[in-house]
Formats: sequence, C-alpha cells, structure tokens
Amino acid sequence: MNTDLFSRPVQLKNTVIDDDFWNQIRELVRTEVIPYQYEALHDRVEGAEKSYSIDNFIKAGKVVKDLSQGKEVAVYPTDKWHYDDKNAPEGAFHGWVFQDSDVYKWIEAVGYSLTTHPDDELKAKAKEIIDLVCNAQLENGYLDTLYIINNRNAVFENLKDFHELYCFGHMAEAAISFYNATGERKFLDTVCRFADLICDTFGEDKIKGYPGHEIAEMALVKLYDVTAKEKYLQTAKFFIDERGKKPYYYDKALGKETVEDNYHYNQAHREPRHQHEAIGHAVRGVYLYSGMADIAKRYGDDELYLACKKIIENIINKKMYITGGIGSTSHGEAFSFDYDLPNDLAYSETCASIGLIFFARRMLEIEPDADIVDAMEKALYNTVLAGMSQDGKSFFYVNPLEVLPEASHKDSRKNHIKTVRQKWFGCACCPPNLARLVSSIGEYCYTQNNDTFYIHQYIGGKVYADKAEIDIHSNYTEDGKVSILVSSKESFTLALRIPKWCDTFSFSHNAVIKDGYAYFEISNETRIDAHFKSEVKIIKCSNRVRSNIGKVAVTKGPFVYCLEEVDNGKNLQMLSLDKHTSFFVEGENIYADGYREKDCEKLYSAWEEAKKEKVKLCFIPYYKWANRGENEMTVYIRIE
Ligand code: FUB
Ligand code: ZN
Repeated sequence: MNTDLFSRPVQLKNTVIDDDFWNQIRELVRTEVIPYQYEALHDRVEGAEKSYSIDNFIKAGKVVKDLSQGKEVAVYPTDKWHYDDKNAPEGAFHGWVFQDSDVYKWIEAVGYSLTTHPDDELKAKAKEIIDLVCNAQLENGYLDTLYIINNRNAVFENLKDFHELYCFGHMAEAAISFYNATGERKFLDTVCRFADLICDTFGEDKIKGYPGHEIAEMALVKLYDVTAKEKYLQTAKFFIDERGKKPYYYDKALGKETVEDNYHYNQAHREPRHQHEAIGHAVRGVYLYSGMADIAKRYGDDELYLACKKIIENIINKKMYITGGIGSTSHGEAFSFDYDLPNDLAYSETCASIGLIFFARRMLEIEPDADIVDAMEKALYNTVLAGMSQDGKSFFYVNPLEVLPEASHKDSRKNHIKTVRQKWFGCACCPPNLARLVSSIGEYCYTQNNDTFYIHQYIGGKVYADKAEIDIHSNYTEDGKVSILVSSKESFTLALRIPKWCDTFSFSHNAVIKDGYAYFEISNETRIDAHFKSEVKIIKCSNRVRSNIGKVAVTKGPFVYCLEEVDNGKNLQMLSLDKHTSFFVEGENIYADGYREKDCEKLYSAWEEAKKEKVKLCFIPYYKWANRGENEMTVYIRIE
C-alpha cells in the first residue's frame, strides 16, 4: 500500500448537498421515508407487515426493570430466526432475530438528517426511542432484545445464526450518528458499555468467536475513531483475523465438525486475508469486506488489502449487474459464480448495493480508483434509488432486471421478485438502510489527505475541505456539466474523477490525467468547468453471461435504462432495438427505433425470418420502474 495515497472522507457536517436531482430524493427521505418508517416501527402502517421492534424494546426494558427489582422473569425459546404472533407467546420477543437493527438504522438516518437539517420535533422522537433502547440494557452492558426478553442465559451461544453482534454494529453506527449530530452522549455511552462487554468477551484467551453476520468490524472501527479507545480497533481486527481459522469456531460452539462449504454463506470458510472471491450472502460479504478494508488501512496490512482488491475486482468484473446490483441468487441471498447474472431471477438486494458503496468508499480511502467509483455510482443511481418509490412510501428489497408479473405470481422460483414496491417488510433491512445512505450521501462523494482533495461523485453543493471551501454546481445527471469553484488560501491538488461512461470530456484548465482522475494544482480562487459528455450508449455484456447473448442495455451518464409495458406494450421479449437508431432524449425518457416481432401462438413451427413491424421504443431510467402500477419490465433488449 502506498500510504501517500491514503485519504479520509469529509465529515457529514462539512458537506452541504444542493443539487436539483438529489434535493428531491433527500427531501423525500427526510419528509416521507423517515416519518413513515417511524410509524412502521411502531406497527402503525395499515396493511404493512408488522415490525414489532419498538414493542420488543419496551418488553426488554420491562425485563431489565423486573430483574433489577429481583422479580422472576419468564424464559422463552431462542431457537428460531423468526417469531410471529402464531409461534411466539405474547410476552416473548417478536419478529426476526435482528429486528433491533431496524430501529438502529432509523436512528442513524435521523442523526444524519439532523446534521444537515436540524429539526427539534424529529430529534425529540429519536430521543424517545433512544430512551427505550437505553432502558433495555442489562447491567453488564449487554443489549439485544431477543435474548433479554427470551433468555438471558443463552447470550452469545449461537454467533453464527443469531445476530447479536450484527445488532450491536447497527447500534454503534446509530449512536455515533446521533452523537455527531447532537453532541449528546447518552446513546454513545450505552453502546460503549456494550462494546466494552464485547471486547471483554471476545479475543485471544477469551471466546474466539466472530460475527455470523458481519458489520461489527466496521462499526468498531468507527467507534474507535470517535472514542479513541484502542480496544475497539483491536477487537475489530480480532474478528477479522479469527474468522475462518480451523478448526472452525462455529463447529466447536455448535458441537459438530464440518467442511469449508458450510461456511461460504458467512464468508467464514477461510481466513479473510486468504479470500479472493466474493462469496456467500451478499450483504454479509460486502459488510465484511468493508471491515477488512478499514483494518487493512489502519494496520498497513498489505495482504489484507490485496484480498480486498481481488474481491472488489471479482465483484466488478464478474459478479455485478449493470445496475450495480450484487448477489444474483435468492438461494441464501448470495453471490453465485462468475458471470452468473440472470435477469429474471436476480436477487440484487438493495442492502447489498448499499454495502458495496460502503466497501467502495473504504477502498477509495486507501487508493483512488476510477473503476471502483464507477461501480459505486452504478449501485447508487440504479439499484439503490430503485429501492424506493417516487413517493417514498414503498420499497424494493429485490431488484430484478426483467419482470413478467405472471411469472412472479405463478412460478415459485420467482416468488422473491415483487412486481410492485412493498409498503414494508417483516424483514425490513432495506428501507432504513436506504434512508441512512441517502441521508449521509455527502460522506461518499469526497475524500481528502494533506495534499489532495478528491471529488469522486459530482453531487452539487458545498464542501468545507481542510484547505478550501468548494462550491459544486452540478448538472451531472442531465448533461454531465459541472462547475467547481474553489476558494483557498493554501495550495493543494484537486483531483476530479473522470467517469468511465464518458468518452469525451473537457476541462477549462490544464490538468494531469492519470488513472481516471484529472489533477489540478490550486493555489488561489479558481473555477474549473468540467464537461463529461453524457450521451446515450448501447452497452453489451460479456458473452459469458448466458442470459444476455444478443442483447444490449441502454445507458446515459450514470443511469441504466429499462423498457416498461406501460410505454411499450406487453411481451417486451418481442421487441428489439435497431442498431442504426438515433436516440431522442426528452426529459428523463429516451426514445429509439426498434421492432416488434409478430406474435406467434404456435409453439413449434419451421424456422423462417421473423415478421416484424417498426416501433418507437421508450426507455425510462431503471430507478423509476414500477411507479405506474404492475407491469412488465426489462433492462436488456435484443439488438438487430
Ligand atoms: O440478516 C440481516 C439482514 O436480513 C441481511 O443483511 C439481509 O440480507 C436480510 O437477510
Ligand atoms: Zn436488505
């Protein structure tokens, strides 16, 4: 690793987003999604699946109180992943074993939102919930409502399948966000007590376990950054170093003996530093890889960094949809094998693309890399934004690239492909994850070190960098034009990322172009105009991807486009794009010349040239699909 290239993100409080495209999305999250999720967490959204999560904190708080008063407290089973009204007694824990994390993600999003947009009423609501959380902490610092309500004696018994360390990770990220926003320490102190217990419990000469669902690794690093408590960093490193060592901890803990294959799902099949391929449950994977990158940077660990590099290259070059979606199989919500990217069976969980963005940002802190930013951008502008409806009231968990509603309804292999966004999910990991990312997007646009300020993403607004104030006027999503006004008394290098999708770019000043970035020496007030010419492009996919042979996708700038039935009629598979077409862009739509094959009802007949008629095709940005009712959709289309 070249430590001269290390950089760090700009703190959220030093960023202001003001951008025609993003203002609207961020306002939606602030004014619709956050309040809506507050209601959902309280089980007050009619017709939505129940969350139970606030209720669980209330129950756990009562248990803690009863215990402190020496009262007898009931014990319930802790052997299921999901507890609902039918299989759990009323007084017991309800929901998925990781239900607490939805509350934490909501608080985290609120913290970010308060940082950029103070709001006393929202802050008061968050504080009410924080009080419920803090009241649910056991005297020794432990805090996970499943075990507190159901059985205090079973804690940390099944690290592989149950999610105490996962919930802890989200709790830490929430507490840090709220502390950064308000300066109030109550929640942070509560999470530190839990972190202390975790550090006392796991490590050399202690329990040699590690999280079944990663996130605690990166959360502990963040907690170290805020508190400077070295043991948090050491425990994060321990979790990464211990993972996958043989004999497997999980085997010992669960009293069995197994083989590598059993632990691919949790990325625990071998030590992370010896993993070179993205494998297993996709969200778990990218959360682990984020923690690995954090630790590689903190400890100058070249071997770990090399593993991260190989993994991210494997994702970008062999396992990522054009939409930045990852995890192509619903079986285990997981990465499958290289070039296996089915469009109609895709899993592509919203959280996985969010996690890819976390991983990407951490890799950029080690070394700027335009390919990585490109992947981050694809994930952000396509899969992540598709995760939310235009009114902010419904969400996708799974993000397919081809949908036939009849198949979703009648073919159980496609049950996971929802044709319209859902109001909420029993397993509601994605909506609050999306809210926390969008609310903290300023932390994903720039990184800086003593010499260089990097702009990786062109979202309009203002940044208070270490050496300058930088105003960004961005028309990036429309025509690729960006103006950057730098006010600085000190000299430094400004590095502007050149998007991979752009063949023609120009800058108003001379720059040194290197590895996908344009470098400018800044010594006083300077305005740099950049134009990344954003044209409609026809993109082909490697012919190793079986589902896309003979097909193409249409893109413009960071956006991938799709066809919907509502604009193009039923049977989208009968359409093809004329390879000689010119494109006509109107607003967000793209029109092109194409053909529609004549419908053929007969299942088999002698081959003949297909009969077709000329049609106008209408493409819309992928992130906007399914906002006009249930209908067919496809990203890829045949070309002729
Ligand atoms: O297990 C916790 C979360 O639930 C995962 O990150 C998601 O994939 C969903 O399974
Ligand atoms: Zn999710």
